[in-house]
Amino acid sequence: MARILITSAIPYINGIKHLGNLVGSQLPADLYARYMRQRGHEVMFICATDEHGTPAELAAAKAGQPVEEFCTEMHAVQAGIADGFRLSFDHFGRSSSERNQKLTQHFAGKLAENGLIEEVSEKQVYSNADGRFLPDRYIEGTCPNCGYDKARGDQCENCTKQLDPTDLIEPHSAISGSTDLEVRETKHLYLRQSALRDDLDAWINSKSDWPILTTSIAKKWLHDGDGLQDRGITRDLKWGVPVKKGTENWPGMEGKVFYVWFDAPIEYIAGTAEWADANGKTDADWQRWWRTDLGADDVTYVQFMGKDNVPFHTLSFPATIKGSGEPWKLVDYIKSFNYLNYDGGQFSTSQGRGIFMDQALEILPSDYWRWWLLSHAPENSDSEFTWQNFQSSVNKDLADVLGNFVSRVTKFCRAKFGETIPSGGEYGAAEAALIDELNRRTRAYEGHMEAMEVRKAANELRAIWVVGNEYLQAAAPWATFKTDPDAAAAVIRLSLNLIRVYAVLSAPFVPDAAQNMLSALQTDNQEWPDDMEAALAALPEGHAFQVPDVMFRKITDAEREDWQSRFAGQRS
Ligand code: B3M
Ligand code: ZN
Repeated sequence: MARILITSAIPYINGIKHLGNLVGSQLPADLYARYMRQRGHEVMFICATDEHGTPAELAAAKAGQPVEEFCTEMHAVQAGIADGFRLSFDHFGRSSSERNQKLTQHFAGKLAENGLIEEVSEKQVYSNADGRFLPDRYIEGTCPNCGYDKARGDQCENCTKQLDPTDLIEPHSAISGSTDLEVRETKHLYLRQSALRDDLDAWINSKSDWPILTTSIAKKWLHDGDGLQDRGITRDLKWGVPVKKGTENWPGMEGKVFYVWFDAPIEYIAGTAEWADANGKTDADWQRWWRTDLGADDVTYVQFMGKDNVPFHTLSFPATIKGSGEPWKLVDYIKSFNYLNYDGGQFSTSQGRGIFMDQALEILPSDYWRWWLLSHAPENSDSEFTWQNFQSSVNKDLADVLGNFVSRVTKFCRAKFGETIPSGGEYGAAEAALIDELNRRTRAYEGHMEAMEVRKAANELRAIWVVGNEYLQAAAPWATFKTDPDAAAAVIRLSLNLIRVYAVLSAPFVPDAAQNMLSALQTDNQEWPDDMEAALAALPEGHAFQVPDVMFRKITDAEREDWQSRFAGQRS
């Protein structure tokens, strides 16, 4: 049994996430967490809301609420939706927690002690119209690297370059649109990432098994241009973690807070401490996941995120961890994703374009979305959601293949043998061939799940469903029943057992359907089919079951057209 720490990038608090966000971090992380738990490993799966910084302030101002109140409400909303999608976090924390505040200040103190923080008097953009400094997202302009005209003060979403607000060409205020900006002097802390360059370079180079998407982005910012630059880690904002050196005040930094990207990844650690607090555990209980001197040396730590978050996780956060000089756990594997596009364009939170998590659950249960999103995860390139593709995948894979198998087998059995597993007959060559193929495909499925190859795993699972249907079709128990009811009984006995195997194998992708299958079979036996022959004999002759309700309904053309036009415009 291994110990696996899993974190998903923590979503900003500023609004409900769209399906592109979901498939880029939380959902594949959940798939992996569920699989690893099923295989008997000890899993700690942490996510949280990212509550600081300008996105939160701007969204609260728009909602006309104090920012603390806005964050508390939105955290509950996001937690509810995560539940709706069956995201199985061990804890869904908050980056504004006391735990994160203390840990963030602790890390800053250690970095300062180790000479890795520099106090810089710098020039910052001040907006006369707004009467305030304009950090990060309060300021927009053209990216000096790629020319994208909606780059933000902290990062260009188009080319992923990390920016400082003063880098932008033709800058304007994101609050008022005003271009009446001037540059004023203010003091800030810089993290001397450049001092850790060689260390980070060697570390990234040692990760030859990481996805190319992850290492190529890291190497780009390590080696391009002037290489890894020092980063400002404080801001002139009210909302955030107050700047302190451990527990001490930091002279000259009064009234300032840490930059949101400095405290956000620290919340992975703090979130685990919040888990301990919420479950009556001790500090030792969370530290054994994070401190290599306190038991975390045998933990495997995997992070999931969209590609725009990669620079912060391959460079900035490791710089914080390494620079602290303390034995904190570093990430072992970073699984990153490209973008999911929406119906010929991009998903966009700011423009309300695409399908948002709450809306998705209003029209269909979560398994339908989980299946489509995971089986089309943007792993090797960007992928695209279209309603046509969604309709045909759901109708074919879920309704015609998996759902149909369950319904045909259970209904036929009820009609001919009653609602118990029938006895009689023996397995022959067709069953041996089926068991062989299922064994082979299950081993392949395990390999893809362990390697976090999400699409390949989905393809293999689909193939496993198809194999059962083909067997049933060829064995045709409805025909053999007339002449040889015992032979038909053997086919149905195997097929009913195969439904249990499907429930177990499919649970990471479609957890609700898996539960329905097990309930229909009136069993809690979730044993993994290490040996397919034994697994297909798990439910004995005479074991009672029930025909389940329709597992997956088909999406009609009328629904597809309706949804397509309903989600074409702006979210209201
Ligand atoms: N909140 C960005 C995002 O939601 C950011 C991730 C933080 S991970 C520590 O895409
Ligand atoms: Zn750019």
